[in-house]
Amino acid sequence: MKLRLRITWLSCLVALSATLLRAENIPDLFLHDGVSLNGEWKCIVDPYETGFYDYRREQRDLNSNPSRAETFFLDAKPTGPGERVEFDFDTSPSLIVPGDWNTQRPELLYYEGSLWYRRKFDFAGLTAGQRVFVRFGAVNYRADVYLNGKKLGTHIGGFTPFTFEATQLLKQGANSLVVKVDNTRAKDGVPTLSTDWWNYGGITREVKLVTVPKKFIADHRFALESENTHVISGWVQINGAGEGESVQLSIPELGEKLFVKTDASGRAAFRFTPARLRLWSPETPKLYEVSIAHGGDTVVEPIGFRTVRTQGKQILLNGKPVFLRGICIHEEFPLNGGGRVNTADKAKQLLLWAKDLNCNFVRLAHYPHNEAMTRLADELGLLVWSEVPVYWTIDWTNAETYQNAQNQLSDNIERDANRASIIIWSLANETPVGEARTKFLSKLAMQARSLDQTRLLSAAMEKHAKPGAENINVVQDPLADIVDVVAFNQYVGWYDGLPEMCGKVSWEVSYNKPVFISEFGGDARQGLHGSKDQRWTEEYQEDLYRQTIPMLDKIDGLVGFSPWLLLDFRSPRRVLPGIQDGFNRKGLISSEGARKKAFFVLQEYYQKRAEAGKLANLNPKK
Ligand code: GCB
Repeated sequence: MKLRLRITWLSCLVALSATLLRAENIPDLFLHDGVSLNGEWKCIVDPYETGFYDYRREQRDLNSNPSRAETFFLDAKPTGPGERVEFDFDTSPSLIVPGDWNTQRPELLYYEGSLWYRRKFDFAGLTAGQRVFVRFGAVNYRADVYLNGKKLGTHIGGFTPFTFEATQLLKQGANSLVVKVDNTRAKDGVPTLSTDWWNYGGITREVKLVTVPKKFIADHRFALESENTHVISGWVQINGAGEGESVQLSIPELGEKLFVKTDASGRAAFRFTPARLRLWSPETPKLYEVSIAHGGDTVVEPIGFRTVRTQGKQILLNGKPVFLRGICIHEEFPLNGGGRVNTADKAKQLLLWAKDLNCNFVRLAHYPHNEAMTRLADELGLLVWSEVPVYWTIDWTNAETYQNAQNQLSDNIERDANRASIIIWSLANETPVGEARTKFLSKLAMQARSLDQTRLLSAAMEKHAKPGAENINVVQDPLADIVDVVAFNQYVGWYDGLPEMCGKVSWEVSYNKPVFISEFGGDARQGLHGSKDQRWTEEYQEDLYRQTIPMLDKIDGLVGFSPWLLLDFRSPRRVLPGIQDGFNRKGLISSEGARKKAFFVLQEYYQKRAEAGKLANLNPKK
């Protein structure tokens, strides 16, 4: 008994560290073609985690001979009439993948817990040396993945992709892929227990099976070093390669073709200067088809080239000051039943609404959005703020929580490092000033900078009243010393007094850095009309926007803002009957897709800003 306990304890420890350590060498494989595993998956709702723990609460996947009767990942069927098997995926209901479970079945709207997915697929077989991976775009929040009754791995974090190697466990013919998804909120999680958004559970992004040669293209980076010299540099990582292997890069539209060699770690660095390069910008979102080939493996993707940096209180895009005409967006589509965005068409509609507002910038709050979003932003010419869910109050002193946050940040940066649209990595939202928090976020900032030196860092901070001067707002946060852009959320006129207060306050943001207002706004129920003094009406929200914009315009070093937010979104915190009904109503567009009055205030202001920007570019200051 003693021995058994020790083994279980040891294996628990191994299993835990495996989930927390990021598998550095497992590639993302988004660009590789694969067999889609999207569509109908059979599902079992398992609030007591019967399929995962036995009646002594021992984890079944740590038992070398788990019971066929209740171990769901075995996907068992009775072998004869007398065998007791207390579950059956075949006769269980289905859910669509990708998709959250909450909006697919009314009884799952508020469900937080465990739910098992099973997908059967046929596999034709492998030729010698090939490797197969199963890639998940995202699963919220924890995924335990099994193939043919054996564990492939565990992943934690609801908004970033992960890939497991399936080569050894795949069978020719029928295969069973089982995923236990658990979206239980946890104090030590990232995000933690409280958020102001819906905790959509499920396999929310695409799943595919990718077959690659023994040595394959695992990752690559392309970045423009300077808008003046047009030097492009970067690297390609070949998984499985040693020194001296040839990699071909080409950008046909630029007439570029070059061969580079890998080093001992399989990495091939390059640096070249194309003639006639057109830079990417919101006005001209030029993308070039970049192709990489090694052995029998090829990947192709559209990439834009631009630079971004700060100079004093300005953000320079391709060397010129830019004003960010932004809007915040949650990854939620309001129409047709709502829920997490699960198609490129829905992602595109969100961005088109932002374009209709005359935006050149979107803040993708408060976690990494799906891959389509940032790729479409590249195509449509929208600059992007990309964030990780280090939101409000995280368990700052917990080493595992830190590791989890770092994994999510790293995966987000690695997934999107070639997106011209992304100019800012955001580390956090509205975190409380304090020593442990600052230590946590400084470490996270170091990690971000070690992975990417070509973008700006920021975080949505908070403002405070200046001691002894109630009407002067200041930003005093050691985090502001760490980031490149001093961003903060402010709600004067909503959480902080009435809109008329905007005319009374002034701002002191004393950092020689660009200042960005990452949120402002107030709730309005679309169709509810009244005087501008009446909360929840469209007129109140409209007046709030009219008063806020001139107040912010006076802030020294202002480089833009992203009001909260494009669309009303579901939040269990928002319970006011007849007004909120489970939705945060700060959207400029309602959950039915109707524009509120404030939409037009911002649209007009951004139109003027865009025209002023064009004029400034025609007559740059000498
Ligand atoms: C905030 C948060 C955002 C909330 C918003 C609100 O400051 O960053 O997630 O939804 O306020 O509506 O209160």
